[in-house]
Amino acid sequence: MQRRTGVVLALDETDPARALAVAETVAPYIDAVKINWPLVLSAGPDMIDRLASKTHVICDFKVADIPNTVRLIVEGCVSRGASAVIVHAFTGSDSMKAAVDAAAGKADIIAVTEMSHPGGLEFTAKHAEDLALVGVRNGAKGFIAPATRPDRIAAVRKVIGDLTIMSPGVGAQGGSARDAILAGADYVIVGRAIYGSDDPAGVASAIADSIKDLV
Ligand code: NUP
Repeated sequence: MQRRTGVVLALDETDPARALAVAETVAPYIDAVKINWPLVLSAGPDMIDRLASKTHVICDFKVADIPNTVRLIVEGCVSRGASAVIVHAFTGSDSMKAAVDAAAGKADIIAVTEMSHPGGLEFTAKHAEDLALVGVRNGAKGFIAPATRPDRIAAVRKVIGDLTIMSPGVGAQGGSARDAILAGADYVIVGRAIYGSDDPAGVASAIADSIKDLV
């Protein structure tokens, strides 16, 4: 995946036709589409293949399981054309390694560190640096860190060196794209602010514009 705008669309729109229309209209302003359970459950897993025929797709299934199950899920994503899969790190090194091995160089594994919502402070925040290390030591190429707490993006950056950080929490959760990138994120992940708007292309374009001198 090559960074062009630094914006990833979180496509949690559950109307499949509208999801495809939004993905198409914002295409000039984004580098990838992130798909999560809401759209897969409403449209079926073929939606991954459909989107992957047009853009990079990140499967945000926050995989958290034993190594064998992790392997099966990651293989399923890769076979449908995913460019990356998001997995939890709290399951430990063997599960993280299983994800990286299953992706077999065909897709990147992205490890969750501190989550962006308020509940992320209860457990993930206290362990974010250790969770990042699980990813670094086992071959993850990307890390999720919260745009809602830019100082925590900077903390994760210290652990992972020049690997990639993607930051959700921009817009609906209160974070700013510019602050996230300034704190060390490579990409911002934006969902409702774009797909929930009457003018998804206008919003995506404005967000891309707000960080274009930084990416
Ligand atoms: O810590 C995280 N926070 C978060 O919001 C990790 C995530 N993967 N996400 C996802 O990013 C979340 O599931 C949703 O798909 C997207 C943010 O959407 P929005 O708040 O911009 O609508």
